[in-house]
Formats: sequence, structure tokens, C-alpha cells
Amino acid sequence: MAKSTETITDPYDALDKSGDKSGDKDDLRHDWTTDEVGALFALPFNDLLFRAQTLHRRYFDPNEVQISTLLSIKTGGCPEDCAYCPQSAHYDTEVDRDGLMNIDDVVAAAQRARDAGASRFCMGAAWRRPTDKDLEQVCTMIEGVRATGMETCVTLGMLTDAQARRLKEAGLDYYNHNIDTSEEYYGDIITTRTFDDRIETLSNVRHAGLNVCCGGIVGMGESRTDRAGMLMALATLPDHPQSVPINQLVRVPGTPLAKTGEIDGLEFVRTIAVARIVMPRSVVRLSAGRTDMSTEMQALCFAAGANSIFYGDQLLTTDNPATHADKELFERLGLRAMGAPSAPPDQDHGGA
Ligand code: SAM
Ligand code: DTB
Ligand code: SF4
Repeated sequence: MAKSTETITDPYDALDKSGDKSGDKDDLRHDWTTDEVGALFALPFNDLLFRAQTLHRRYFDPNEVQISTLLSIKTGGCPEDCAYCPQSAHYDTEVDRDGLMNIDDVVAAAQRARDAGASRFCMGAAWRRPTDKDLEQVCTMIEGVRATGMETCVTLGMLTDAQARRLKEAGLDYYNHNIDTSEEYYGDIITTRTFDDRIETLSNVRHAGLNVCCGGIVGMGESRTDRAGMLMALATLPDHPQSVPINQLVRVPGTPLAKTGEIDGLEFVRTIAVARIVMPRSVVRLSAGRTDMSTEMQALCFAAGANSIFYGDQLLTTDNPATHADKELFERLGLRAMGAPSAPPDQDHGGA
């Protein structure tokens, strides 16, 4: 694989030769092949990080990190069999089932997240697909959360064309729907739906004019070729997803992937760096898995081009770093919350 590094199209080199620093034409490719993406993975680590950081700086302030907070609005009992997921009804995990939350409680949680410094509030539901009745309730939540001044994101499973349009009408900003892994490895992880089902919902979401939040999980026993295939699939969508969450698998007891071997940290950083290079204008989120990462590991991920995190003690059903730990992380690395120029999370709000 290392040899093919000589033949890849390197957006950084291409720009330097042309002298064009605006970069749009050469940076934003939608024709990546898995081999080309694999060749990026195989670059010497310092070269890979330099290219990722160079592109990152072309499109973003490297010291700004977008902050989202997650809330599980409907928990557990999901009919899908995603092998990583503690909320699947197929596995015996410690997650308790909970029906759709009350709207006032959701809006109160959003207000707390906003006061703690988050700019986006993401609501997740353990559904295969929402019914139209469920969707109406979620639309009311979206309207309530929007009124707090935050951006909104929901992840509800598969959507029809009409449902995506209804969410847009309610004022939704982002829809999260991950492809999770490569098309080739997909059937090893989920059997109750196909990769193409995922692509169809993404198409419905895009056509409705919603921003797309789409990424995947690293550390599920997939090969590097699968990681390259997943990033190739994301970077060859008609538009790059505006937001790309890269999750490290949270190994939850009771799920089939509970005893999966740990992913090499540097390979995870490489995945972030390659995501940054192939989707240079997208916000790349260092998503689940941060509780297992050192400060140094997270610093490398930011250097590789990650510029978003989930902030708050909980993800959906598993732990996220404590807010005081993230405040310290931001202070030590000189990071600022995107949209709050000089403030690490909470700085102006006196604690969460
Ligand atoms: N049911 C909806 C769906 O699957 O699209 C929305 C909720 S689902 C929990 C959202 C995403 O969380 C999944 O696509 C997956 O990427 C991520 N996720 C779930 N369990 C995870 C785990 N154990 N480790 C890392 N990411 C996980
Ligand atoms: C995403 O890519 N990661 C988030 C969000 N989108 C919905 C979810 C992570 C879930 C981790 C396992 C849990 O807490 O249940
Ligand atoms: Fe259900 Fe989503 Fe979990 Fe899959 S990832 S089991 S669809 S909640």
C-alpha cells in the first residue's frame, strides 16, 4: 500500500504548484477511490498530519471547536441489531427502556446545554424509523429547542422523503444518520438493514435541504481498507456531509462487540486526519470514545483536524468526559468554543 502514495492526488501539492491558495477546486473532490484514501492512511504519520493540518487551517480557525450536547429522547428497545449498540433489543445490556421524553424536559435540558456553552443540541431516538405521530412530537421538540437559540440536530433512524421535508419545515438544522463502516463490512455489523437503506435516507435528508451529519465508528474489528472505504463512501456522496462524526467504539457489555480488541490510537488519529483531507470543509467531530482517550490522544486528534466534540457528562446511554475535564482540556490546548470567541465551554456561564 505504501508504494501507491507516489501516485495519489495530493490536494496540498496540487495547490502549491498552481499557486492557488483559495483551494476550492482542488480540495473539494467527490471522486476519491478506496485505493487513494488507503494511500493517505499509509503516509508517514508526520506527513499525514501536516497535510491534514494545512487543509484544516485553510478552511477553519485551528483553535476553534464546535460544541454539541447530546440527549437520548427515546431510549432502548430498538428493533435493529447493530452489533455495537447498547440500545438494541437483540442484546442483553444494562440500558433501561424509556418512552419518548416529555417536551418540557427536553427543552429544559437544551437550555442547560446552551448555558453551559453548547451551540448545537442533538436529540437521539432508538428507532428503526419514526412513525408520523412520533415525528410530530419531535417537531414540537425541535421548535422548542430552536427557541433557545441553539442549532438543532436529530437522529431518528430511517426517514421517508416526506418525513425529511417535515423536519425541515419544523426548523431542523442537521440530521444525523451514520454509515458506520464500509459497504463491504456493513453486513458483519448490522443485518436488519442495508448500506443502501442508509444511503437512501441520506438522499432524502439532502433533498429536503437539511444539513447532513454522517460518519461512522472505528474499532469494530474492521480493516484499514474498511476505514478507507467508509471515508471514501462519505467523500463521494453528492455533497460532503457538513458534519462528520468519527466515533471510537464504546465497548458495551452485552453487545456482540463488547470484547473487540482495542483500536491502535495512532490508527484512530490517522482516520481523523484522512477524514479532514478528503472532506476539508466539513466539521469533523471527535465523537464517542473520548473517555478512553488521554489528553495527549485528544490533542493529536485536534491536530489531525477534528474540530467538534460532544460536551456533557453523557452521550446517549454511555459516559462522556466530565465537563470540568473538558474545560481543562480546552484551557491546556488553548481551544475556544466555536461561536464563542474567547470562551472555553462554561467560561462565561459559571459552571454546569
Ligand atoms: N437509531 C438511530 C440510528 O441508528 O441512526 C439513531 C441513534 S444511534 C445510537 C446513532 C449512532 O450512534 C449510530 O449510528 C452509531 O454510529 C453511534 N453509536 C451507537 N452505539 C455506539 C457505540 N457503542 N460506540 C460508538 N458509537 C455508537
Ligand atoms: C454519533 O455519531 N455519535 C453519537 C451521535 N452520533 C448520536 C452517539 C454515540 C453513542 C454512543 C453510545 C451511547 O451512548 O449509547
Ligand atoms: Fe437502534 Fe440506532 Fe442502536 Fe442501531 S444504532 S440499534 S438503529 S438505536
